[in-house]
Amino acid sequence: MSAILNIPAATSGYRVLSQADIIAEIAQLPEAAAILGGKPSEWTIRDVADGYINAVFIVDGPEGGVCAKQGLPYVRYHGESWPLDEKRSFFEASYMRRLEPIVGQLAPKLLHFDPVLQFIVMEKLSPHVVLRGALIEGQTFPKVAADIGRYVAAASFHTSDLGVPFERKFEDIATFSGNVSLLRISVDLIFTDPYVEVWRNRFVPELAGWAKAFREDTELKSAVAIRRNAFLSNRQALLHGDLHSGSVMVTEDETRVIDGEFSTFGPIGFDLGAFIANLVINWYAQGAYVRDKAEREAHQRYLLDQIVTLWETFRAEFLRLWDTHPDTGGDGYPASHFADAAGRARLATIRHDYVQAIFEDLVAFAAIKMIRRVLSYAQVADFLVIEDTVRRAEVQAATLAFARTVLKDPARFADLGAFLDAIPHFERTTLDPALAR
Ligand code: SR1
Ligand code: MG
Repeated sequence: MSAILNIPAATSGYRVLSQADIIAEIAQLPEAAAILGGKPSEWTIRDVADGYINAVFIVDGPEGGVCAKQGLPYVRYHGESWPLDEKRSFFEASYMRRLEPIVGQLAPKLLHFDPVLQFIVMEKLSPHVVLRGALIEGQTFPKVAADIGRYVAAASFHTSDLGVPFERKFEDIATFSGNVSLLRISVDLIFTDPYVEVWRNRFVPELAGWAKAFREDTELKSAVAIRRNAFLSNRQALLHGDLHSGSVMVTEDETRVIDGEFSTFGPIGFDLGAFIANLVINWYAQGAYVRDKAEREAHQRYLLDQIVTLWETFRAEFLRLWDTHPDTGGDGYPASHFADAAGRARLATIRHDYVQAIFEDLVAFAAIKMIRRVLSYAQVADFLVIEDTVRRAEVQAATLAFARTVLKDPARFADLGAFLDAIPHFERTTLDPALAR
């Protein structure tokens, strides 16, 4: 292991695994093999990768199944001409291990990690479905927003200077600071590419005017730069780093967060903003789906209600954890400074301000995440399923117009009600960015 970054020093021996190799690897793992049951010759394997970067398979046996995942030395969706460090699986496994005692049932169980092959075996989630696809179909899940609120509250509190001594936090920072390849993707695809001309941008031609307007908007780029800088310099807590609706699997009763390969230290509002951005994207995309009007409006109301639930649950749970865990040893706000009545009163104000700052971050990061899913690489299915590119561009323009206003006029969005109220006002945005307001 590297003394500084805790990353396996040598990955010689790495090879891309075939489906037969994966069966053979799992046959060597007593816990996974017992879950599958029977003999390896009875197991079946299928490719279920639907994200952009990793190889993912489901292996089923007579008694059960597991999920197998390997980091490839390139971006899977793009091909070998876009090289990418395969060691990202180390960070995904490290994230799962670090959070397992914190978030418990809200993530799948890690069964095995091979640092040479960058190969993960984890619990198969069944009958869970990917939230993004379900939302596109108009399905609703009553618990998901509250679960994600609790997940982010617990994960962030217990990895921050509120929840652990700085020695523990710095150990985590040292580990996850090695995740530079994926951080580079985040910095480029989320914060930079939408505002420049670059080969990997993927917007529809009808949005060329909007893309140009964003490239030329210094005020907008300044607002984004402030957040880019905060993303890199505010090491507030351990983040999932890619918490969109494709990273969440659900049933009516259960929620599981998957795909932590982008894990990094950063501002807590980044994860919350990512999830909310994808609910807003779905809200706008619904406008172009062929669906009964009343059904569409009910689904859109559901999405806005989920945003409220997410924020309120996060806020209440984060404050509860802070209030009920005075002895974490966290060095941020030592309990000894706030022990008397005046101190307790002041701490209440400090906590309120701390959470309000997370909210302000959330709003800005949500807007930035909406923009990247329209103008940059890694477009989302919510929009891609709209075959008529003019209709697609119209709902994407609405998303851009809303996000631009959020970033350029933050004072208007100091509370969640204002943010939610503004969403429908941009529904009829034109393809001409100069006419949008
Ligand atoms: C190279 S494309 C990678 C993107 O897909 C993931 O879901 C992340 O959002 C990332 O930006
Ligand atoms: Mg992902």
